[in-house]
Amino acid sequence: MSQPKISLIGGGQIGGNLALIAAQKELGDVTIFDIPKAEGMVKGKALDLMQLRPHDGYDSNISGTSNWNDLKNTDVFIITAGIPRKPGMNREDLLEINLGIMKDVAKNIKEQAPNSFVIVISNPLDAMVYTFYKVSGFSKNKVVGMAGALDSARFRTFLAMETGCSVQDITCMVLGGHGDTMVPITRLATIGGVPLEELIPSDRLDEIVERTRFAGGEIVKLFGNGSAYYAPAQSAIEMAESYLKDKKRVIPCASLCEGEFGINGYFIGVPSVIGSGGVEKILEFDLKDEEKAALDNTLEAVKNTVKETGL
Ligand code: A3D
Repeated sequence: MSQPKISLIGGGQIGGNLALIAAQKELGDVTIFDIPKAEGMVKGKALDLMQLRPHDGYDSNISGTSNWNDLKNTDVFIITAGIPRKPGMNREDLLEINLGIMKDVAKNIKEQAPNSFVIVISNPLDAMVYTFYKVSGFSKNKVVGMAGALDSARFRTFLAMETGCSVQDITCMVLGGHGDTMVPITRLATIGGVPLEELIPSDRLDEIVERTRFAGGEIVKLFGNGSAYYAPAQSAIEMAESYLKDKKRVIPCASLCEGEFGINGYFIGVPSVIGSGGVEKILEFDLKDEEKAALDNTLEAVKNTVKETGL
């Protein structure tokens, strides 16, 4: 039986880690694609990962290429093509360069694998996933952005660090755009089923929410020359795995809203069910007034960036 085909567009920091995790989980055969200038780099990474197989015992094949024809019949694409942030930059500063790249990638993916499932990671995320959707003409359930999975993981991490409890037992979700206006829904966060708001004083919780909003920037500042890659890679793999194995995981993702939460025509972080049909459903629930106001605020930020795409 042939293995699912996973193609990674962009073989940089996140791309390399995506390849490693996808192979270790034996999700399928992995091809890392990058521009011709970086072909040696992705071929080298692929070979290095192949040589890790005897230690880890996985049988997935990993290859590198800069030829779009090698990506025919791909089942899942994960796109990280573009440039990451440097200190002092916000995600929107990447738009000019990454927009041109995303348009080109969308055209090529449409040509090579029009029935694939596509996960976008490149920033500014909400505008890049919108760009892919518009240019490719893919159906809305086959295009999704990875952001909420990471933002929620960051929130869970900080809550685990605060309480000393296992991160496995912390559930929460972060909605909205992937920027400083994102909306952690503290009301629904629990630790082992116990409401978080009963365990952490509200002023301390506010500080943790604030740290979550700027968690990406905290790492950019520490690195000095790029942005996070381990956790972003794992977050996207969780989404790809749910699609390939029809797990129907509920993951906050940038999905196209058509009326959900009062939002129309924009990709924004909402709880999404991912199965073999792609984004099969968005789980809608009643928001409190202040949560709705926060979501409206984040939507404005998303709209402003999307407007700049000119699409
Ligand atoms: P980096 O290590 O620079 O890798 C990007 C790769 O894209 C490089 O190898 C480039 O050569 C390649 N590339 C450029 N143009 C093309 C093209 N036309 N086709 C194919 N490949 C191309 O960056 P990274 O992996 O650290 O980050 C990648 C992107 O993810 C950036 O835009 C980041 O801002 C973004 N990012 C998003 C999140 C989210 O949570 C949404 C988190 C972290 C990073």
